Amino acid sequence: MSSTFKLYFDFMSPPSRGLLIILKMSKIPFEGVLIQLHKGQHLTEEYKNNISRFGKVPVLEEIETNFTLTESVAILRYLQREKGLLDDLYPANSQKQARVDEFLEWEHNNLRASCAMYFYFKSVMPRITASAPDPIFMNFYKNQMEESFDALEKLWIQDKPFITGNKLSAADIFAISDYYQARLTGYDGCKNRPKLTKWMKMVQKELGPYLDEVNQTVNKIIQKNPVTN
Ligand SMILES: N[C@@H](CCC(=O)N[C@@H](CS)C(=O)NCC(=O)O)C(=O)O
Repeated sequence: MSSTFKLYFDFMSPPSRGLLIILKMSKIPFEGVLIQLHKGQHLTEEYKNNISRFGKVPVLEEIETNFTLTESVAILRYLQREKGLLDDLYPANSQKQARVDEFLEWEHNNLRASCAMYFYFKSVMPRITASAPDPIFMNFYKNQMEESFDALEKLWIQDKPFITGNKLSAADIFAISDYYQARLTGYDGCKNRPKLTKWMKMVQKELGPYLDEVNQTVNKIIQKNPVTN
């Protein structure tokens, strides 16, 4: 069956990994287009003019209609409307859906932002500038990241198996993608957070081979980076 969609992605991008898992689990046919951020493939004029005016991944392209869409949460909602996602990943029920939305709004400004910025200042920036990480920025984002992991455990997960209740949803998939982004730096968000550890094991079990598949690059880096917190 030919693909209706293309997904422009990088394996080092948490929202890209989240959408790859969601598309694969939902059995929506798509063609993945790898855009290697470290090679600057997202910064070419061709990419900015034709795919993402922001020069970012992920981007969804619907081939037949020549429609391109940025922003992972908008992409998630579009896929649900157009194709329907697996089971409860983005529930049709209004209140259940609102619970997933509630988390995704929080996640973007808190867990995602802090893990991504900490990864950038700890691991990416030093390679670009060939100098040691800036301790002021690193500590600032590390504190934000720790507060976000605390909130994820105490205010979101609490004693539930998954973030929004008893069922796995897109909330868990985007959150675990952030966890791995922080883990790339040697920071393990589960350490000394027993409820988060329990949740992590549940999500890993539910996602099974889909998680391993999208995390191949990430896992190779993690293996070389022992936990330091
Ligand atoms: N809010 C956007 C974030 C997109 C984003 O920041 N993507 C990053 C990778 S995770 C990127 O492409 N960065 C390249 C750059 O900023 O140069 C989403 O959720 O899709």
